[in-house]
Amino acid sequence: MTIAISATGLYTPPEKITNAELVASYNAYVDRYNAEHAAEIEAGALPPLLPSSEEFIEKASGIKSRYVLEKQSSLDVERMVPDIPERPNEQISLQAEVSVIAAKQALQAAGRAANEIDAVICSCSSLQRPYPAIAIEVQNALGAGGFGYDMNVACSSATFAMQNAADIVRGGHAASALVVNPELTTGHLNFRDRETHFIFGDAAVAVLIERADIAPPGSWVILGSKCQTKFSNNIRNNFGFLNRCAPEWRDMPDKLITQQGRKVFKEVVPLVSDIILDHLAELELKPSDLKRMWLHQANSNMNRLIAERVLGREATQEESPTVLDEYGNTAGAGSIIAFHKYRDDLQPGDKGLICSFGAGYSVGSILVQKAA
Ligand code: CO8
Repeated sequence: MTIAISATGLYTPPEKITNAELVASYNAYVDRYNAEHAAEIEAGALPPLLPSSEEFIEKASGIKSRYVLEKQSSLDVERMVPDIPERPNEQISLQAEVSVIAAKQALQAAGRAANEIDAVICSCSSLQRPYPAIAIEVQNALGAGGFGYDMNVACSSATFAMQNAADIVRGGHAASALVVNPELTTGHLNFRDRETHFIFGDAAVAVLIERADIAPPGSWVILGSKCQTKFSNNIRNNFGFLNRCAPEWRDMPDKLITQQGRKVFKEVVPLVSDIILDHLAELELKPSDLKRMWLHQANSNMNRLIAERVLGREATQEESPTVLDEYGNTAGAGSIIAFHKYRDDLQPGDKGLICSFGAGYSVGSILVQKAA
C-alpha cells in the first residue's frame, strides 16, 4: 500500500527573542552573579561566570532569533523562566491547544474533516504530563475518531511518529493518521546556562499521513522511512517523576536540558550522513536524485557538513533550506517546519529527504516524492 503525507500545519508563537535581547539578559545575570560572589571569586574559591556573545551564537549555531511562548519572564533576570500559568483540568492544556492550531491548518489544507481522522499521535521531546495522553485530548478537541497516544524521541519525535503513523495506515488500522509535535522547549531550557541558553525556541507542527489513494493532489508519497538509535549521554534531561523521591536534587540544572555540544556535533555528523546514504542505497536512489533535504534544525554548520557528505559537494540554500536562523532549534519540529515552508516550488516526481537527529542519539530519515 502506498502512503502519503497529505498536508502539514505550523503554529508559531507570537513573541520573538533576538540574540541581542537574549545576550543582554544573560550578561546582566552574569554581572549580578559575579558581583554577589565577588569575595569567593577573588579568593579563587569560585570561578566567575563568563559573558555570552551574539557573535559566538550566530557563528557557532546559525541562530539569530527564536519564537517563544512567553518572552518577558524568560528575559527577566529575577526569573529567567517563562511564565506559563497552570490551567484547570477543565481547560484545554497548552500542548493540546497549540497542537490543535497546527492540526486544523493541516486538515484544512488537505480538505479533510476532523471526524475522518482515525488516529492521533502526539510526539515531542517534553510532554507536559504523563496522562491522560495529550494525543487523546487533541483527538477530543478536534472531534477525531479512532485512538491516540503519546510518544517521545527527543528531536526525532516527529519523524519517528510519522513512521508509526505510516505503519498504522499500512496495517489497515486507519486511513488518515495525524501526527502532532508540540515543542514547548523553553519550559525545559536553562536561560542561566551559557552553553545552551541560545539554542531552543517554541513551535508546534502537525503532519497528516494517509493512504495515497485518498490523499489530495500535490501530496508527498513516502518512498521509505528509516529510524535508528544509538545510546549516548551527551544530550540529557533527568527531569522525571522519580525526582520527588530525591528532593535534594530536584532543582539541579540536570533537570533541564544539558549537552556536550562539541561531542554531539562530532559524533552526529558522520552518524546521520551514513544513515542517509544507507537509506538512499536501500531504496536504490542516488544522492543526486534528491531535489531537497529538509534537515533537522539544530546547527547550520552541522547541516552544511551533513549535506556535503551526502551530496559530495556543498548544498545550496535551496537544496537544504534553513529555518534555524529565525526559529532556533525547535527540537522535533525543525525539519517539518523546513518541509512546511519550503516545498511548494517542487514539481511532481521530485524527490526529497526529511531527516531529524538528536538526543538518544536518534535519527529519523523519510524519503518522499511529490505526487501528481
Ligand atoms: N557565548 C560566548 N562564548 C561561548 C558561549 C556563549 N554563549 N558558549 C560557549 N562559548 C565558548 C566556550 O566556552 C568555548 O570557549 P574556549 O574555546 O575558550 O573553551 C568556545 O566558545 C567554543 O565552545 P564550544 O566548543 O562548545 O562551541 P561549538 O562551536 O561546539 O558550538 C554548539 C556550541 C552551538 C552547542 C554546537 O556544539 C552544537 O550545535 N552542537 C550540536 C548540538 C546538537 O545538535 N544538539 C542536538 C540537540 S537537540 C535534541 O535532541 C534535544 C531535544 C530536547 C529539546 C528540548 C529541550 C529544551
